[in-house]
Amino acid sequence: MEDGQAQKRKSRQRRKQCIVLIFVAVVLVVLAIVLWLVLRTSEHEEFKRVFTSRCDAYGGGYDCAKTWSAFEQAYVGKDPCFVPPESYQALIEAAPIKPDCNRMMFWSKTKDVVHDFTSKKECFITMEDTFVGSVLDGLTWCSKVGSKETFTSGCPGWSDCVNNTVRSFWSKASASFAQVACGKVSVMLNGSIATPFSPASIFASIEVKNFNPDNMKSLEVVLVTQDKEVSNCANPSLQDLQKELAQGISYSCSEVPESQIEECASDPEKPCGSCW
Ligand code: N1C
Repeated sequence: MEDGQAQKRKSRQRRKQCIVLIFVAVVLVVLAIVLWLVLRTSEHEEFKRVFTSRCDAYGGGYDCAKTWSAFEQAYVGKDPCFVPPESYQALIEAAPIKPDCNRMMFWSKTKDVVHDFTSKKECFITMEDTFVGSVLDGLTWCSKVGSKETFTSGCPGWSDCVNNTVRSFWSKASASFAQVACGKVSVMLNGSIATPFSPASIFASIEVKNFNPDNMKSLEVVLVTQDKEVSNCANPSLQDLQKELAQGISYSCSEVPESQIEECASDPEKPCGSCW
């Protein structure tokens, strides 16, 4: 009899201990969640930090708080597929693109070659060397209707919609970069693809259309061939490019192997402009 009662008492005690343990565990989990919610930096804050630190690093006296607020009003709280290029007007007004005559370099499907070259030889400036270009290069951002957040992944891309947050930025910034292009202007196109001047590219659909013959003297195409030459200067798409250029802008084209550009970039003796 007594044994039975002692066993009952023990099992009641064990049940109590169990309940206390579960209670403690639940309290700990809730505490951890509350702490995580309080201490985590939102993606928006993290993106703002990257923007601001790149802004500070660029120098040039830009007002980073002012440019950030001009930037975020373009897309925060909006459908990421319905952010037209004009949304970035305020940003471009806050940080206008400054021309650098005879040194401006455009590109299409040659991003790595161009930036490898420009990083080694300070002969040309690309869109990514301008203030807005350098702050936003390589980043992804978007928001959604009614949200104050910035997301840096899962944003719609090129194939999802034309007026996506990121593409519209490059469209607007590239149009401004092209509008101020002056003197002798260069473009690196890809000779290892069938259509080096592709109508869908930002270079063809936006930049060439914004060139101003009052400021620009010439356009020099550097057709870079990687392992295989697929297109040369006689390529039909390049004839379209020539036709698109406004009267008063002269045109030239050189076929240049990528290896020649790489060697020249690493040769400190070679002056600017002698790589092709
Ligand atoms: O569509 P593209 O090339 O012809 O665009 C390149 C053209 C350059 O001359 C630049 O001035 O447009 C400007 N530009 C950028 O500077 C830029 N930086 C990063 C356009 N796009 C830019 N990006 C990203 O590269 C952008 O997010 C998009 O995905 C590509 C476009 O590259 P592309 O098709 O080779």
